[in-house]
Amino acid sequence: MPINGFLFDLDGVIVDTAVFHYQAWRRMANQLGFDISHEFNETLKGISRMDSLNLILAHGGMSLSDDRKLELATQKNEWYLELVSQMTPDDILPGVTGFFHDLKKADHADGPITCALGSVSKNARLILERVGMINDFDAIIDGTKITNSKPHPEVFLKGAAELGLDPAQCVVFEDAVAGVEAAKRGGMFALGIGSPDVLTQADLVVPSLEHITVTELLAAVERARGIGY
Ligand code: B16
Ligand code: MG
Repeated sequence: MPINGFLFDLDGVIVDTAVFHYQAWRRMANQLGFDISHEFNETLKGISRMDSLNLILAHGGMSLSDDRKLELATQKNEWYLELVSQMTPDDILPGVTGFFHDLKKADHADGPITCALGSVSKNARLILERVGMINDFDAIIDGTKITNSKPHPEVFLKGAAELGLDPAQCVVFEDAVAGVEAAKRGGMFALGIGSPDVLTQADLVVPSLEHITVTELLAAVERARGIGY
């Protein structure tokens, strides 16, 4: 089946706000009397706000009521949004603008390639507006449209469906272990952005979108399929 859809994760692929999430969650944890490390923060990538809070509280050995958890998640999000509000198009990750330019202008042998965002963040639209990329996607699936966090494939299955495509016609761009797993469970080709030592389930891994063109990616999918992936 030809590739006609690209499904992009947001955080860690288009922009990187992991450090903002870390600062805000750490501020909350410190107020509760414990700390979280940078390494621990890595395990929260691609995980929804409430699931992240539950993991952090378990890490700190705390159990709180649902009302208190909602209060904490709301406060964390306010701190996070203060940092997001300072974002500009300069925060788009290296290689992204060139890759999108390439994508829109290229005349692909197997027909046009449309693209969707597949993020579990409820702030995805706001972030895309801040960096000036809200109009670059044909569909936007974010945390307000899904009930299951990655590694559940829902976010990418909905992205493919909104593009009117079969999952096998799509490539997912992901920086997180949970996101790569979601792509594979959804039946898509997974392009990992990061390190092959971490993204072990990905079909192909590049350090950033600076390191691959649309043509190279489509050729890599064909090669991978040719050898039975
Ligand atoms: P929010 P992605 C994810 O975005 C982040 O990787 C993850 O760290 C965060 O907890 C999650 O969004 C929820 O974000 O609090 O803004 O709803 O990688 O799926 O684009
Ligand atoms: Mg991500």
